[in-house]
Amino acid sequence: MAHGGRRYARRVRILVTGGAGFIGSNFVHHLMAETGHTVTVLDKLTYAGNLASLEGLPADRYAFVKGDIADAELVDGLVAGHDAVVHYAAESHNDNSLQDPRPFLDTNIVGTYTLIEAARRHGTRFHHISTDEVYGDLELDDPARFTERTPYNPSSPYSSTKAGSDLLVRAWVRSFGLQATISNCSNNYGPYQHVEKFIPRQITNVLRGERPKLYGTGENVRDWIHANDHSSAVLTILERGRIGETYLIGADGERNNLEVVRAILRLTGQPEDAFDHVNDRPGHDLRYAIDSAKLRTELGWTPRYADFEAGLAATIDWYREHESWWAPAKDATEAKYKAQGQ
Ligand code: NAD
Ligand code: TDX
Repeated sequence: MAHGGRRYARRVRILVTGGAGFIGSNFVHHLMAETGHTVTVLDKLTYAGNLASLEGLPADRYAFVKGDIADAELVDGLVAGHDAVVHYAAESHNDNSLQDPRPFLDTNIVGTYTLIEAARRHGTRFHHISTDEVYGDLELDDPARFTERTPYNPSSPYSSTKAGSDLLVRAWVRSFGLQATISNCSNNYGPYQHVEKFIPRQITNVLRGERPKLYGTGENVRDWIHANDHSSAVLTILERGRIGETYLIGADGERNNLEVVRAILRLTGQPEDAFDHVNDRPGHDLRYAIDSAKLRTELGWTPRYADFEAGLAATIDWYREHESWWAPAKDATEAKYKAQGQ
């Protein structure tokens, strides 16, 4: 594989961990559409993994392996047979991490450690997917945004295990020469997102005749990016990112939760006040905001789904048309929230 300039001009073999999840499956579809690479997905198929998100992929370019990223023997064999690893697999939901942190340590910390050990043994290019939540939160009235130089200050078991995994990757670059890059992205939305997450939960509530549920006052701000834009950014970094560097990914999509709920209600023809306030999340981060200037100026990436309301409308249509994808998880998810007063 050539370093410098545009990498991966030839067809390479990419191992995508967590490829049956929301963003990982989006990236697999993106690779199929935009490159000639072959892809192996390694996924444990936890409650968050869904093979239906990977239907229709060409058998000559795609294979699926069910397994745990913390399984050192399995991981070693798979990493040895691939040119690059793009690591999405994680326990990803803050609310779950507040109920039961253990799987977050096992997957996000030990799983990442297992993968980078294999990647260093085999000299394999590694891209680590992370989140803006490692930086903690910003005040609502603070004009600042996160940059690659913002100090780490995570709030939840989820974000602290993601921060730990980022630091492991950085240390492996420095100490062992791991050929790695890291990206920290803001909140994603789009098709195939689990109904436990904010936007799909509210859309599917409305589609079922239930009211959206807003934590606390709804002032908390998230910086929304379409999952397709996240995928194009990751491919850009994989191809042209500098080894050892971190890139922040964001699309200038700051909205508070109240605005998002009102937009969903408006777009579904409901009164804008037809939602319920429920118990707030303990330790709830106030605001995330990403400055993605480094990625844009150094690597020339730009987001294509800049109109959040249009993206949200298309996402609502997708959930309306794909009830069979989300309905099996809906009742159990809502029962869990109800038990927490959420
Ligand atoms: P998700 O929960 O939808 O998917 C996670 C996937 O990982 C699932 O398919 C699951 O089966 C798999 N998985 C979990 N534990 C595993 C294990 N031990 N071994 C193998 N596979 C395992 O998550 P997502 O929202 O698609 O997030 C993917 C990645 O992107 C995560 O690393 C997350 O931290 C990061 N991220 C997410 C967002 C967001 O808004 N969702 C934003 C920034 C970064
Ligand atoms: O029912 C809800 N009502 C509500 O008001 C839910 C599920 C959430 N919320 C609020 C909490 C947050 O302020 O909406 C906001 C978004 O919540 P989540 O979808 O749980 O996302 P968040 O906690 O911001 O984390 C997400 O973005 C960063 C992903 O889940 C992480 O994996 C990613 O790292």
